[in-house]
Amino acid sequence: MTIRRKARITSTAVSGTAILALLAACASPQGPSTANDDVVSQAVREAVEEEGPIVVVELNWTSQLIAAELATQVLEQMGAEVSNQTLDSATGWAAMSKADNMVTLELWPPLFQKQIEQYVEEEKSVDVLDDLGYATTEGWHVPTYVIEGDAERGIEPMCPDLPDWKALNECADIFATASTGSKGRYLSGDPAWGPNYGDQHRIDNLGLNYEMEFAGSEAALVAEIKRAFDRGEPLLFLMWSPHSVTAQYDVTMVEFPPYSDECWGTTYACGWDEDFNFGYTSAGLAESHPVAHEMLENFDLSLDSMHEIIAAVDNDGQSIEEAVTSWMSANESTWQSWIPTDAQAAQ
Ligand code: TMO
Repeated sequence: MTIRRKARITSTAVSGTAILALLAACASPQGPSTANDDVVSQAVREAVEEEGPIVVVELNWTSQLIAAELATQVLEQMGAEVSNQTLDSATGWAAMSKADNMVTLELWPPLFQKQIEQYVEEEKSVDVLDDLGYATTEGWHVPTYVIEGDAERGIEPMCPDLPDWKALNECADIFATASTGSKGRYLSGDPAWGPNYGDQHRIDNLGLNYEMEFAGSEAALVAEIKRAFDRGEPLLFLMWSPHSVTAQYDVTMVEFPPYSDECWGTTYACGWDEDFNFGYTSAGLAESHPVAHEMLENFDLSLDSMHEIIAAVDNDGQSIEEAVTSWMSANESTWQSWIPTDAQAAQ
């Protein structure tokens, strides 16, 4: 577990004196202007300071990292002392359950049924926050030209009976690679996510003549998708929304039998649930950090805003921190509305 929060001067540290405030402003030249007393009341600032350090968990995909950075920066605007820990989702759940000051945003309920059962329902050591605003979708995808062709590029339809999953076997050969032989290849992303999706069960229980491979990471997966699009080649891959691929490329999701609670977690002979996504916190956070917790409950980002920040990262090469900072400068009323106006009301 690494703590890799960059050192940052928060407005709390300097709330008293003008000289220190000036120094702080110089030390973070590209940060958004420090929220003034109209946005963060003195009472909220003092309460948050008293609540003590808070840990925001960072996982390994872009939209999650953006949500984590946005929560971090808003909490810092409120005067909170925030650190970030890079964990994977499995250790993230365990760490939250043991602490009283941790939060992880964008945990997708269908992917973490077991952890939700253990920590939220049985141990009650982790609590759920309100949804984060932007809905999520996920599943197996193909470039739409695989189904429809693309006359402009001279691409013929390769598997016209998709997106119905029943067409997958008749098209196994077009998705085959040297390493999968006569079987089609389904390309997933980070091997650490694998167990959450049940893909091997899905392949077995739907009788799919496919082999799963992992690109290794989100970045490696995206590189393979871009290469396929550049060449007009077929590819069957994991993808989700919010993501720059689903926002900017013409992709189509394979239609599996619809999700049900019975299927997911057992046979997986179905597609992903379409669901909102939630944040989770150490169960003690609401009591130990009521004001910070209230902001996290109020966190409400639109899918368009998330995609705008993702585009700044993926297309314009901004760091996640820069992209979040500039979105915050341009959308002050949105994130400022999440900050409680009254420290008492949050308790
Ligand atoms: C964790 N992910 C959203 C990629 O499935």
